[in-house]
Amino acid sequence: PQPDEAPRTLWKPPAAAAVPQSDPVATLRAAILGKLAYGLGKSPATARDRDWFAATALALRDRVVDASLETAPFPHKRVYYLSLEFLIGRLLSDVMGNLDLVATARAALAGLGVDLDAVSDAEPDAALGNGGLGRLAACFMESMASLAIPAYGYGIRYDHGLFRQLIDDGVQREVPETWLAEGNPWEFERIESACTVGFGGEVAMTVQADGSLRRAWRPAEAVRAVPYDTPVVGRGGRHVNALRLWSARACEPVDLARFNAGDHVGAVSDRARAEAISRVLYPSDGTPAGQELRLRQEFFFTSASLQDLVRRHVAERGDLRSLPDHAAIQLNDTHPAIAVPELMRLLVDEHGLSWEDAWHVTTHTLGYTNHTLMPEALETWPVELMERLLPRHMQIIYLINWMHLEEVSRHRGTDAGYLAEVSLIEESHGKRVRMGHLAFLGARRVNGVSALHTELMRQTVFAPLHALDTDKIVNKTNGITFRRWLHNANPGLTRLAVEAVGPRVLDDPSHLAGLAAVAEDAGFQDRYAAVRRERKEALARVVQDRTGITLDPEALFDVQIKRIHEYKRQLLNILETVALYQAIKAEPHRDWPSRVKLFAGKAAPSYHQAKLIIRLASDVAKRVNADPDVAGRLTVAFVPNYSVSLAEAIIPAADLSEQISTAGLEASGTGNMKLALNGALTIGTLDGANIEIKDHVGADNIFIFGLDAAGVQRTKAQDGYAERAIAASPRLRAALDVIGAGGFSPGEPGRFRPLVDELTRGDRFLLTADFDDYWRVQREVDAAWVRRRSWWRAAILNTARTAWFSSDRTMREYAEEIWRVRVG
Ligand code: B1N
Repeated sequence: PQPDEAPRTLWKPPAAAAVPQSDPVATLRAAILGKLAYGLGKSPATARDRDWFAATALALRDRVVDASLETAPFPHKRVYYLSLEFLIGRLLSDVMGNLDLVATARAALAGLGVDLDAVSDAEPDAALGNGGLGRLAACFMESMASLAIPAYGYGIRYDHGLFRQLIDDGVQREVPETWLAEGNPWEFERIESACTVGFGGEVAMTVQADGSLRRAWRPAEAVRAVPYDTPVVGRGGRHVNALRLWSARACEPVDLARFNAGDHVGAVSDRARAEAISRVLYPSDGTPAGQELRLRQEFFFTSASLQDLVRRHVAERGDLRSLPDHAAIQLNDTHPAIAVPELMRLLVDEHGLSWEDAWHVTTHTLGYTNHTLMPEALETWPVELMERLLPRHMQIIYLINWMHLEEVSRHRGTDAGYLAEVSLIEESHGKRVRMGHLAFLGARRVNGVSALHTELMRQTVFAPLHALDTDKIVNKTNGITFRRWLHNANPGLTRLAVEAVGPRVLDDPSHLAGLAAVAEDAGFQDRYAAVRRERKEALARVVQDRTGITLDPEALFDVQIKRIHEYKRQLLNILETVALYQAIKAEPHRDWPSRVKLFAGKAAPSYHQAKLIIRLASDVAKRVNADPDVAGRLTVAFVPNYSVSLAEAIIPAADLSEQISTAGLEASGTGNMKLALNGALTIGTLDGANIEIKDHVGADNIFIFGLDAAGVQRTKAQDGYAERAIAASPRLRAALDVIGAGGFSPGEPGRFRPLVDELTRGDRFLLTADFDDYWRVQREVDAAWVRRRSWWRAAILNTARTAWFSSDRTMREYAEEIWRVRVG
């Protein structure tokens, strides 16, 4: 039969009455078969893995809905997490795990001759985010559900998430990702909760009976926002929240007058313009997209979300002045910072609150999380664009700024330099609105994402505003959900932990600490090593499949997996790889331990240097892997299309975790936490959460090198630092020379000149300054890897001592200190 044919055989799904209720496997199997037949119109004979996935997901979604009916319908206070990105990945194992149905589902499918792993692999990743910021939002959603914190996540339902990365001869090519092509079994469309978002137009003024002026925005354009809810079930199925993603729809599907006049394309052009808003995720990461469409996306989902929660509050409580008692709205970076004037507009213009009451409500409901201090990544929007797209909001921003500057001058005097620093409007190169400042003023609490990053917020970008209210900035070090990143991604290690410290570790990761007691136990070490070995073999199959490169599971797996960005310094890792290659060739008889260098990550499509770094990694891999002189000692691979699901395969197989950003530039990092939890030892700088990882695992169980944040500042203050560092390091010079001379690109000798030039001329990210120390510590890694017993001890201690990095801990801290909402 053709795969798309409806069932023609006499097959019928089992009648519910025929299934013994006491048999959970038979019950789930019957539910899956029922969904296959009546939800998808297929029979087992015609079902592909993708159909089995959809049928299984639909059957499990029913269980989630059952659980959600038991979730309190009317909580005292809710959290609203506004994020332009949710990097979810697959949901099946999450849902199965949290409903304690993994074994049941495996057996239910096995009885039908279907393999659960193949079914899981048929689920496309929901990649509605770029990297750490979006993945953090997904971890937070899972943790809030597991802690029974009543919450909504609000974002955009992009038709196309992050692009799929193809590597053609080392060159990154982007193709659209089509995660919705075969439907999405997890979501519910909620057309009845749609709302309208305006753009452009003008502000009308009317004189009220009492002589006061009333302003009303009359948008020129209106777009429908249609919500889709994905239920998010917490551990044990005890609580369910919703992730509500907005899809943009035109108010009028077609302009009939134009259509009838023969203009068939023009008749749908307004529709195309409206629906473009939720068409694709911007692939920029840490660099703002300056386009008008980006601002439209930001306002679209922020306005729809605020309208939605205001409507809910009015229905439940009546008076909007009590909003701060019942809602906490968290802004994930400045992407939803337009919430400040939009909430003011809804409260004042639409609901008639006084400015003072509205400002009180706003500043007691909003929180703002900052994720980067890099100047090029701080969002500012041209005033001219804001006036055209959001004229009423620009008025409100001016009014907020006027009152703010008045108050500042009353308390601090009228020093023009200081006032310019704290103003919402930057005037240095054309007038622009500083979205970070706007979010800061509108929020009750502002937080950074690691101890160092928060301290740098106070000392640098936000120092002038911090001086006005020294209690406002607080730290909330990031975390990761252990359900996904340990229990589901690494069931072997989880089983070991349960055997060693008991099943309570599944609910409370602090029990991982008990593993320290067996860290030196040779039997436990052997089992820990066997789990790693098995994951390395599985990863080797994936890499073989995707790249044709053969990995030796005996080798040390050294991984750097994250977005490609100059500040993350993949190039430093490649330079060390080249230097190591040269050293092995120069001293072939030394007993170099066998090492695999794995790279994976996407570059923003317009980020030329980042793409060149990918090309260099690929070209180095090609030459090194073909050289018999280093065979069995060094293997290099760039694995294409890094994603959440690829991360789930790589992390449990990693021995060494590269976290080597220029100190002061990586706000936190979260891959660092996932790798340490799974027992990879970190080689890293004193940056972001690496510092806190070191504090937890102990200085003996991590490899720290390089300048710290203060050292970076001091070095940058001296000119010529790159030249001096290169002159002082023959090894670095040799590596740069061979790359610059085309040693890895013989067909195009000048290919990597731009990378070498950047290092010799400016070296903004201080690779040259850190190179020698990095080399030195890498050789310490070699030596440590050879002493395998103490290596496993350190690895086990990493797992034992990283429980604090659970996003449950992070969410408890937000709940207590920012949201003031009850947990559980
Ligand atoms: O946010 C993560 C941190 O762990 C990382 O260190 C940090 O780099 C990351 C504009 C960003 N900061 N800024 C962004 C993403 C998309 C975009 O359009 C900026 N991402 C981070 C979680 O805290």
